[in-house]
Amino acid sequence: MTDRIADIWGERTPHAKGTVWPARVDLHLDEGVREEDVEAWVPSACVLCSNGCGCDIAVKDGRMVGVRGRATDVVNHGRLGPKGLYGSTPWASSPDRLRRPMVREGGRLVETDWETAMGRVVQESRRLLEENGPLTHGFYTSGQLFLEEYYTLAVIGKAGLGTPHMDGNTRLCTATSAAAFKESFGADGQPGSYTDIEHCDAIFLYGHNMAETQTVLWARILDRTRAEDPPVVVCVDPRRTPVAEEAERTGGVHLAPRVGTNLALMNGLTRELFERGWIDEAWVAAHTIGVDDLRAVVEPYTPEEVAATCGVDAGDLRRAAEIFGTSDNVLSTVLQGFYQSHQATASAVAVHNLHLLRGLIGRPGSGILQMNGQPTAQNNRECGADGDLPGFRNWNNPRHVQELADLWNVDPLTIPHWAPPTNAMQIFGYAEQGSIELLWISATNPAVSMPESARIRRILGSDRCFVVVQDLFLTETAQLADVVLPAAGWGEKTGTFTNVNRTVHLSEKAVEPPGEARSDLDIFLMYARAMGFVDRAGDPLPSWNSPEEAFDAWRAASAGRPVDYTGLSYDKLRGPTGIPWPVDEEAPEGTDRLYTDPVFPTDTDRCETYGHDLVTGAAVTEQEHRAMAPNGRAFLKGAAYTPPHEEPSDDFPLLFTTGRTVYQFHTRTKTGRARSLHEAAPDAWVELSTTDADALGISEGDVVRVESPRGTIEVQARIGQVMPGAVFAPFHYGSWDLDGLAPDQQHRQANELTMTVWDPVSKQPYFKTAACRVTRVRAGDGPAPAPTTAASAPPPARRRAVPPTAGGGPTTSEVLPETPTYPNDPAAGTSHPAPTRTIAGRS
Ligand SMILES: Nc1nc2c(c(=O)[nH]1)N[C@H]1C(S)=C(S)[C@@H](COP(=O)(O)OP(=O)(O)OC[C@H]3O[C@@H](n4cnc5c(=O)[nH]c(N)nc54)[C@H](O)[C@@H]3O)O[C@H]1N2
Ligand SMILES: Nc1nc2c(c(=O)[nH]1)N[C@H]1C(S)=C(S)[C@@H](COP(=O)(O)OP(=O)(O)OC[C@H]3O[C@@H](n4cnc5c(=O)[nH]c(N)nc54)[C@H](O)[C@@H]3O)O[C@H]1N2
Ligand code: SF4
Ligand SMILES: [Mo]
Repeated sequence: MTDRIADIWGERTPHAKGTVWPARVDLHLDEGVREEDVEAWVPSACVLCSNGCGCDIAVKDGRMVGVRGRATDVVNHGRLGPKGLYGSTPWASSPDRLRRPMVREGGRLVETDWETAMGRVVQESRRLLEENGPLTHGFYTSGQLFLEEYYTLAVIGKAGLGTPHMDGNTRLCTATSAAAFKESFGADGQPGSYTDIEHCDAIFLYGHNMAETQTVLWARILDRTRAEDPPVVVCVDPRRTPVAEEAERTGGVHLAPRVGTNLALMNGLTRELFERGWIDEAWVAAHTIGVDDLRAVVEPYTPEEVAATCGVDAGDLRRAAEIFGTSDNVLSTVLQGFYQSHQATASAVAVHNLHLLRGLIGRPGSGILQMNGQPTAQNNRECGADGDLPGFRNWNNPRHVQELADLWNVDPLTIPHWAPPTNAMQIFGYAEQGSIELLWISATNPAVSMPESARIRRILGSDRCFVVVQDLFLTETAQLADVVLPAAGWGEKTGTFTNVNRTVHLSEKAVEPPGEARSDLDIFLMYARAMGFVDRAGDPLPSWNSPEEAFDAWRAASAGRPVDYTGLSYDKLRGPTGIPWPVDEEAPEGTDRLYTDPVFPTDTDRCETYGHDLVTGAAVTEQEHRAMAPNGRAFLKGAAYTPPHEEPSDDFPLLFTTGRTVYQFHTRTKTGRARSLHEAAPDAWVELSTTDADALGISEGDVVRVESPRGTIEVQARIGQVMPGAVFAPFHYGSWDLDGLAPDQQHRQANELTMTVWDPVSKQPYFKTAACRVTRVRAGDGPAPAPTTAASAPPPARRRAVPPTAGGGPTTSEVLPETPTYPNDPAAGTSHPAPTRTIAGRS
């Protein structure tokens, strides 16, 4: 029995380079439930982050009572992390689940039946369509629905209504990942694979606290860094995260750039590669385009210049460049420290540039993981409920639009493609200005998760916009809605989803949803039928009624595109493991990594975008793109660094940045209802450096006021491991569990302080750059409620003063004596009956 709150990553299974990651099966059951009591194990995958760990759901008496990692799954080889173990099922039987639809009556939300609730939505929708047309309709969806649901929503929006105003919270999450792929490689699609971990010599993590946010993937890395012949880790993060500690431990580098200066740092690394001749000239000449321009753009970024801009040591920068420049195989991962920061797309693209300059792509150990965050964000991008066209099609290419029109049997003019799709930030802007009058929000909680909370509350609460919210709970957002629709969640419905490295899982329905809650697929279809959407033949649109039919329709839509699902089926996905796309005739068992040829989907007729200027976001035209004749070569694109929008001032002298803790997921609608997870991080805090805390007279646990030009929070201070000059706040804490406190009385929501400003290319908002000031309010009643187990820990010298975080319910963990065979694993055939030697002092 282990406590996986105290022991986040579980037991090490170190193994030699180039061998298969051993299997370890992690299991957690509700208190009082024994393994032999479980009536059914229902196959699924975890939906508490993008890692997509294969698991089976334990069912007893019609309830979900636990989870077990699946040993045969390529993603996790049996493991689960703290969120997956403790947070997957308790929310489902929470007494405050939404069980019936609600409508606003006399200012209050009251329960009603489906006919009344959907009747109101349809009535409002029809009226607006008649009066002002489809541009009155906006849809803001998620990274947490299933593929079938996104595709259905996309068809309803694009072919049924014809509105371009559709996006997901993926805009806040992985828009930059998709945008960066499109700019460099022509289309979305994760080049790398988790199996790169077994083969690489160095791992670079850019703005990615993987140790807390994809704990199982981090365990996979630890099983290499703690074994013989370990890879060297380089961490780029202003906080001393567990990733940063591992960088130090492996003889790598922790670069802590000043918040908002990522691009200057990347330009410095790129310049060093040129300067030191760490370039594969022949590869670059054969497979890329743009090297001379890139060289010119990065020329001014000498190590000394970069050191001055970023506050890093010039020697550390050189050392990091040397590790990149001289390692045989490098794996890079990128996440929110880059995506939600200033000049996001340019910084993410700069990571591609480094790989392309050395030809480090498309072979085991040389991968790029532009990470996703949410479990199904990938599917939203694929299916086009984020505004893009389904199948990574180019809205600006009439042939791509025609393909969809043929598929759906509608007039191509119905499908919005006269301008770029409207991004989420703009959708809220239109709702604010009054041109979007019906806003349908599914599986996301913008009242807590969007920047500048006071503004979002104002928009959602205004009478000018009719707001529909579809959720599991009466969230802070749902409380502001005109109609609330109760949804079935994970385990209560069937569907597929795809993780960061393209691996598709089928998640089967395990139990009935509570009360009258319905699957999101059924809800969307109910609306489509009530609206009477039909195709040119007069047949119902969408043409399907079940998840499997929706999946088959999607397979047809994906045919021939980079994201080819044609070789998949529900039956095939009922096997021992998830399967990575593309899956087609050429690759019937799926594809571990892309661009092994290396031919990139940059051809003008095939690509998903003609590209943009990375500084301004200005679009490249079709003619310009064609003139460059990329023909399968990747783009090297550079951009000069510019300072962030809000720099520290006399009034607001510190930099404010936000992010996550290992035990909570987003706005905590699931993890906040799981006892072990809730208690491990029960309330909000901010992290200050020792230097800043001392200067401000602040001690551990003091209540402090943090103010930005947009708002104020009052929370306890953790004297932590953030770099001097920066303040870090977790964004998880809204007001739903504060017993009736209105949002404007609660003072702990990080997004009260963030600002409405976004990257010009990906349109992803900047949650990680703003200015703030901090003042001490009073002494607290003990240490801050921040965990001590990871990045939020006090610095080592002060750690003893704070009790260690623990208290996970019992879990079991069994290392299998024999490792199963994993299809597509380049290390297949290697065996390691006994784990290899653990490096002394490193376990
Ligand atoms: N436990 C947990 N896991 C999760 C989630 C969760 O809510 N909880 N959410 C999932 C989702 S949707 C996502 S998107 C991912 C996010 O996963 P991550 O991106 O790993 O998480 P964050 O904490 O948002 O940000 C990562 C790091 O960025 C650093 N950072 C802040 N400002 C800067 C900067 O200017 N430059 C650089 N280089 N770094 C900076 C922060 O110090 C932080 O450690 O996690 C996924 N996994
Ligand atoms: N300051 C700051 N803000 C941030 C971030 C940050 O780092 N800093 N990160 C951003 C990122 S990366 C993300 S991904 C967002 C996340 O922000 P949100 O999307 O708002 O976060 P969640 O709490 O996961 O909201 C998902 C909602 O969907 C509901 N739900 C779950 N499953 C289902 C389902 O099957 N059907 C339906 N209908 N509902 C369901 C849940 O109850 C929950 O209310 O936050 C963003 N906001
Ligand atoms: S790493 Fe992510 S997908 Fe895997 S168990 Fe943890 S939360 Fe779930
Ligand atoms: Mo995210």
